Amino acid sequence: MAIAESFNIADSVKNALRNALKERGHVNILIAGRSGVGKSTLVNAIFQGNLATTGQGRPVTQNTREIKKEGVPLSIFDTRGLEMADFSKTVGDVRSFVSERARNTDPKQHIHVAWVCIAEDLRRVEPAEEELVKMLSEYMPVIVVITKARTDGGFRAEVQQILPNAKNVIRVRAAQEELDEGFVLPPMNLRELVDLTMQVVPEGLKRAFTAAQKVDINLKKTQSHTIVLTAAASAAGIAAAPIPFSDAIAIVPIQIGMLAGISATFGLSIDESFLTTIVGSLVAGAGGTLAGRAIVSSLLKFVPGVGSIAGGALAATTAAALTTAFGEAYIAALEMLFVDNNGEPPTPEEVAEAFKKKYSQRAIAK
Ligand SMILES: Nc1nc2c(ncn2[C@@H]2O[C@H](COP(=O)(O)OP(=O)(O)O)[C@@H](O)[C@H]2O)c(=O)[nH]1
Ligand SMILES: [Mg+2]
Repeated sequence: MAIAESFNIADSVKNALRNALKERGHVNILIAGRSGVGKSTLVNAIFQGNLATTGQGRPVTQNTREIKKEGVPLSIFDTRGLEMADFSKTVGDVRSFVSERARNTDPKQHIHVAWVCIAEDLRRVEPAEEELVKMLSEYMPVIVVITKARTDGGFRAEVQQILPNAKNVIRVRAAQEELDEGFVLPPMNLRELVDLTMQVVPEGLKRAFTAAQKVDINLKKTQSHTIVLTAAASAAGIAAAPIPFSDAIAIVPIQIGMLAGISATFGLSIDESFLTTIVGSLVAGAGGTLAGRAIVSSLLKFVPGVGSIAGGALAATTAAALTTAFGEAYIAALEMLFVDNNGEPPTPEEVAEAFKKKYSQRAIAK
């Protein structure tokens, strides 16, 4: 098998992006509750990009708006009007919308999970909320969120009893609360809400939900490790019979695909120029077309015992080891940046710089 000496990065990047975005998908979450219970505050505390502040969204029914943002693989369906006297009309309105979505043969159109918000301070479940939870649970898993949590006093148990169709009832404080005499109640249970929701999000959309949320960086890491394992196995497969270093370019698309997958899982708003910047940061003389040898030789710097690509062959174990080292360096860089940035995505330049640093630390450490 003859493999070209030069390798078109732009094509490989395009393919990798298309696949990564397809595999990630887009998740739809309906959030309902009386006006003022803290829906917008909750959305902004949990998801990237200040979603609930950035715009009014697009009306999809009289009481429901779809809020989404470029680069965040999530739609929030913000439902209001539960406090109105004719709430049954609101519930009926929402039912026609979700049932129509549920009938769509494209599962991307379905509403995948609902959060129904009830404020703790009122200590009361309204008939509107009962009717809504009952209706929604015919179509999707419903998590009841008790907002502005301060003192439970048995309210959660009561809610569970009144709303038996809810998958779960969780007490959450989305905003820090400042009491008299300098007492501060910090945000509470945001990560727990994310983890509960993760359990009920359809399998194929867990990556989208992971990417969109910003409070559990570990979820992003865990799923990225899986991507690295798969990529390492593919690289090993290509080098199952050792290939000459001059042909080792064959594993580069796997590395690029892996970077795209990890980027998508962390929730970087990736595009071609972003990925090209990242790949280019690792190899001298970045451009549209790079010498395959340069990329492979850069990658090989990771691998103990392999100093140069002059002569020799790439064995399966080496291919797997360098893929793993490369992927793990990228994950470490992204973890650091996302933690520093309170879960919001860093810029391409920041990513490129941190990746390079983590990468050279590994190369030196070996
Ligand atoms: N103390 C406290 N206030 C909150 C919390 N969440 C929201 N709020 C406040 O409640 C008010 C209404 O919140 P908002 O998110 O606009 O409610 P929405 O109408 O349901 O979207 C705002 O003043 C928020 O700052 C919370 O967890 N604790
Ligand atoms: Mg609001």
